Amino acid sequence: MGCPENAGELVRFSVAVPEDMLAGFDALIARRGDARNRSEAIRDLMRAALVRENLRTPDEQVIGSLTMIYDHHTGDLTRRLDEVQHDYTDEIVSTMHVHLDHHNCLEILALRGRGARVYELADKLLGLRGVHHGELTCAATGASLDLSA
Ligand code: NI
Repeated sequence: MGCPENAGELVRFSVAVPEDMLAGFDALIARRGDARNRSEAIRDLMRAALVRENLRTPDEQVIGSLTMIYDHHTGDLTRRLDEVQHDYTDEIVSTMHVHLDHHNCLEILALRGRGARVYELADKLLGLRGVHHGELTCAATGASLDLSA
């Protein structure tokens, strides 16, 4: 264990998920119908997350949108969401908040700035307990767009 030649060795770990989430995930795997098992499907998700992470461009100017769905009744979540956002006023261009139903809110943030700051903001917001769904979609602007103004 731990030797370089064992780097690709498979490791077992257990994960706790809600029963209906697991049922839904199994149904998704079954629909894809390629006899893949649960482990392989989860490996695919982990691989995709790692690839996304590698695409991060901390030193480039990026533009992006962050979408979150959360239950505003969760603890002091709305206060914490607010507090984080007030530390990133240079990066948050605009926000839209939609009250979906009695519990859930949809919030969309338009972002621009240095990658490091934009990704850091997304990590902080999406890491808050009570944020059910969140996704950052980002594009590097490169030199083709001047966002310095
Ligand atoms: Ni709301």
